Amino acid sequence: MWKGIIEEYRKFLPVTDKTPVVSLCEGNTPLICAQTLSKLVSDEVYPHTKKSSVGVYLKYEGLNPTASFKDRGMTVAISKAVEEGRKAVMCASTGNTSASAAAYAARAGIKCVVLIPEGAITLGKLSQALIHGAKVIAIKGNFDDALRIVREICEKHPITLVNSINPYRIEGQKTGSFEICDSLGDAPDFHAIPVGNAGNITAYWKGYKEYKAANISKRLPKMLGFQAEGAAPIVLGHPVKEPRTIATAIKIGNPASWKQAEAARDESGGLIDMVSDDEILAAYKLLASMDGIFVEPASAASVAGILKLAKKGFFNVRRQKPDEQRMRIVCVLTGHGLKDPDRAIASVDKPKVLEPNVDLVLKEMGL
Ligand code: AN7
Repeated sequence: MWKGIIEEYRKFLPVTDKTPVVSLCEGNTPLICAQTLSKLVSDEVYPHTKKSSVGVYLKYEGLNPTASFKDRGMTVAISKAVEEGRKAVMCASTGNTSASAAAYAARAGIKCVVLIPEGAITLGKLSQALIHGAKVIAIKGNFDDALRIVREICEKHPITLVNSINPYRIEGQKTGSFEICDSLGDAPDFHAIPVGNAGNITAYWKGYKEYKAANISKRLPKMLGFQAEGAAPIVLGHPVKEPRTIATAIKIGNPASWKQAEAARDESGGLIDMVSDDEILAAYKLLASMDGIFVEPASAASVAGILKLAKKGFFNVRRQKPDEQRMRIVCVLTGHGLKDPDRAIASVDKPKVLEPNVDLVLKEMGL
């Protein structure tokens, strides 16, 4: 039975026999081969062949206990906080960190305080933080303002900060790379990921490097990070004062792990690019309607990103020789679609309301 990422990858993590493991059996998420996406990307790379020569794999992190990737880091951060005798944790959040922190703190029996930007986190995420019993405080400001306040409070009080500037968060999140390598037998050619506060791209790159150093994988992927166009400080090269995007999870103007994200990009020979809200929404709908996978908009940024790159011919120059195995691209789908049901409903036609009559229903079915 899967016991959560700490037990499964204990030797790669900063835990000892004395660490009380606070786990909800996170991790072990599926790596799904996306048929439609593989075909779309293959058609750009090899327009004249029938078979998909590129495999696009989706790491569906929305299937973690609180429905986002944050649980991988939170199990380690909360376990270490309890080991250190802490009675309270705190975070700023665009939503998923607060949901995860609230759940793991509840399980550990410690207090959790979350600071959120007023009106800017989705219904699903807010409901999670509240039902798990966190103290939720909204501030009239954005995520960056909230994080500044949390940092100041945690520096002066015995409260553990559980945003991804907490190194234990990164340690836990790197296990996503281990699982991908375990599933594929090696690292992929490319690893695409949305970038907000830039903790996750930092974590995945660390994980890939550690697995290679341990000789479990033989190669390293090129890291492809994607920000939303209205919240793309790393792409622009300067902080964005008033970030804007429908992908509220990555609406961040001054990422805490900026330098580490650039290092992941440069060391791997990858890139960090941006995608528009329209491109994000198109990828969001495509994933749901063609590949059967429902994610929140921020998660679709990685898919929007590879589609954009494929159309520009980015993957063509890396075309392999015919005898090599097919090119593999992994996209991390960071959060579940049910986190943001309002966006789903706003993105499609509303159901029609009819009188309860068979003929009317048959006509509307349009088969
Ligand atoms: C679904 O919850 O920052 O680049 O406060 O929820 O590691 O920040 C969330 C970020 C991508 C970006 N996808 O990851 C928070 C928060 C989803 C997210 C990201 C987030 P990082």
